[in-house]
Amino acid sequence: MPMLNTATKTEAPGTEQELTDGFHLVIDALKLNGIDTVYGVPGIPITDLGRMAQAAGIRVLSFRHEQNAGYAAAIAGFLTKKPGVCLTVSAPGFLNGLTALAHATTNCFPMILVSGSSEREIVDLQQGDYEEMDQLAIAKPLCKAAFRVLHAQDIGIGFARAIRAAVSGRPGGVYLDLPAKLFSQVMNAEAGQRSLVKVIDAAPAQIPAPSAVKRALDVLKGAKRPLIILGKGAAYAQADDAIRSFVEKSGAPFLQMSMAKGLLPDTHPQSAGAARSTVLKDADVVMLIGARLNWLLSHGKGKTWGDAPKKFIQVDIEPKEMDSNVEIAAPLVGDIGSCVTALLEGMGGNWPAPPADWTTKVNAKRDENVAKMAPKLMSNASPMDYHGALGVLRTIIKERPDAIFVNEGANTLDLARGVIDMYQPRKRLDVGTWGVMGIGMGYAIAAAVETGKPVLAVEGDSAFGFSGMEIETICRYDLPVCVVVFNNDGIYRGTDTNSAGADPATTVFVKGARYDKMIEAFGGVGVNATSPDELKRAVNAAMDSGKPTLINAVIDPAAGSESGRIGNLNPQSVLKKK
Ligand code: ADP
Ligand code: TZD
Ligand code: MG
Repeated sequence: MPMLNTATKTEAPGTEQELTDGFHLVIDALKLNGIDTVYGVPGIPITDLGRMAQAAGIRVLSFRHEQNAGYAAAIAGFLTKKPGVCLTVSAPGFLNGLTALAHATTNCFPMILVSGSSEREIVDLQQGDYEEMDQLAIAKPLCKAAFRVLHAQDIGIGFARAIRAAVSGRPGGVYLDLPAKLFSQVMNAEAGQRSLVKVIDAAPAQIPAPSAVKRALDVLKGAKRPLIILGKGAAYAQADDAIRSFVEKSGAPFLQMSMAKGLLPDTHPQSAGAARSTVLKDADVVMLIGARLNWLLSHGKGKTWGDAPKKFIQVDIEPKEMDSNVEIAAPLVGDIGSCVTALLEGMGGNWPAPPADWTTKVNAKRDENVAKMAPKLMSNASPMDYHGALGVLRTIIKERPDAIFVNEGANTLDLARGVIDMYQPRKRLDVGTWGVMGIGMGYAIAAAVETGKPVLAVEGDSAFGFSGMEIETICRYDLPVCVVVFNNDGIYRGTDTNSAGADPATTVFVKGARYDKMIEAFGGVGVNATSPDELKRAVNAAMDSGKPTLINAVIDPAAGSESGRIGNLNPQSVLKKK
């Protein structure tokens, strides 16, 4: 029985049998399904589970807050196509993990939140158990599926269901509720072994209908001004070569959504990244591959999209996504790998290039915008402005294209997205569909753990604060993470004042704060960088050494703008300016 990591024997003479228990069955179920890493925070009733999992060879990353462990699990799912697992204690730990579970679901990342829970009998009678909460009911509306396992013999099935639900179809978050009593339930070891389920073909290929493939190609062929938009679903699909061949064969300009950047190099001749407004306005056929027409694409209508009538082709695994915001002329439902392969086949040997006046116009606009930005990136001002600081980071990523770039903030996010070109798939990890602050350190940790690559995390000073305590975790596990805090003394800017009292304005922080000192408390390297040259030197040293490093990059407090690029989403009081 090689799977059993330990087995006990009963004492009664004559009735000796190998036993296993809930703890071991959970660990065996994870291992059987190739889940070798767990992110979490220990405590009742899962402390021993973490210890035993570690002893059984699973990597257990112990965090300072469940939300960060949850974000780590979520991005591990995105990077690996296996569900990332987050392990928490009951009620408060569970709730702390729940934000990340909802985030995973919203972003279509496969993740399983495994939480210990209190005794069912007491919870259901609301008798006030230790950390009492009906966790299953609370999790249900916030994830793709939620299950509870009450009996040791169902642990195998419970994990199988959770894994399959997380990764099949549109990926998402799954909650698995494990009441405390489950862990010490014993059962016959052989029966326990037989109860485990190895999930076969967890995310089955979903082959598109040939008629839908033909329809999509017909629409694309009829385009005078085609545009392809690649989203993070395309990055997730790991069909990188097929996607690149398809885009190149089509000859169409392409845009890559934030986390799809690098699927094709941002410097690719067909990239229209720097001509975004032009292509969205003027395209007549828009093909979405693993990207939703949500707020990030202005819902496919309105000013951003101009007046020219448009036809949409959408490639997505989720049929319900079609027509969610505008009519989709050619829905292509299936997994992206299968769809793009079928499209390539259907295109045959000589696919017509898009009209040259279109591609010439797009390229001219792009080159003009790139040229306009270039001098700003050379700014050597001190304190730095965003472009001066990002200019050096852009070169560093160009020189180290396999590093993983984590990014959050407002100006720090929006400007970095525009300035820093990505060259490889799944290297840019950021705030995702919700624009959530707090993913930074969890993402950085999981990225380092799952890929073994160096990580550069560029964080607004506010954004960093949401997960900053995890720099202890980074130091503890000695991970090759370099955090750069863009310190402009606050949220958007550090210049707001309170007109009515002594309290500081709501968007400003302690002036001249030294975030670099924080990491020194845990044995990491702290650097204060006041110029682009200093920043460049410090980041290169960190990336070369692989030592946990935090660089406090001093940014001009007046440099940013309200909400970065999305200030237009702020409601305005009609009374405000009176
Ligand atoms: P972005 O924010 O980059 O625009 P979204 O998260 O809005 O991307 O969209 C991702 C889309 O990709 C979702 O609609 C999801 O259903 C889809 N998707 C995820 N994985 C796959 C896959 N393997 N095959 C097809 N579609 C996928
Ligand atoms: N809380 C959460 C969880 N997510 C959010 N997006 C916000 C609050 C609101 N918010 C933003 O949308 S950006 C941001 C907040 C608080 C911080 C911006 O400040 P920063 O970046 O220092 O990170 P810049 O460079 O100063 O703009
Ligand atoms: Mg800031």
